[in-house]
Amino acid sequence: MASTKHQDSNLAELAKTKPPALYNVMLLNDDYTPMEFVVEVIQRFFGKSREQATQIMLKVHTEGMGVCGVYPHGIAETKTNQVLTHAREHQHPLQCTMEEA
Ligand code: TYC
Repeated sequence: MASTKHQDSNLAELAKTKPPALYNVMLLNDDYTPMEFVVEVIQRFFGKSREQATQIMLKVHTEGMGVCGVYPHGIAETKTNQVLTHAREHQHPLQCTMEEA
């Protein structure tokens, strides 16, 4: 059966729809934030197990930076802000940032 103009234009719109860009949310190393605090942050805000969180924390500690999760822009922004607020509330200098994956 031939398609209508309406159906064709819906298909054209669908083909143009790109998936949302994804962003890495990363922690940065510093000399002062306790390792235990960082592990708890990764578990609480990024839903990682204790074991996964410890691995990520150690990667940040040794390499300077590490990815905690990958999300669409709005979610990445929320998580970044939640981590920064939580760190400030506990007077730790922990830094969190996001970049397009
Ligand atoms: N380098 C910190 C220490 O030795 C631990 C640490 C790990 C801090 C990861 C920040 O994102 C970080 N206590």
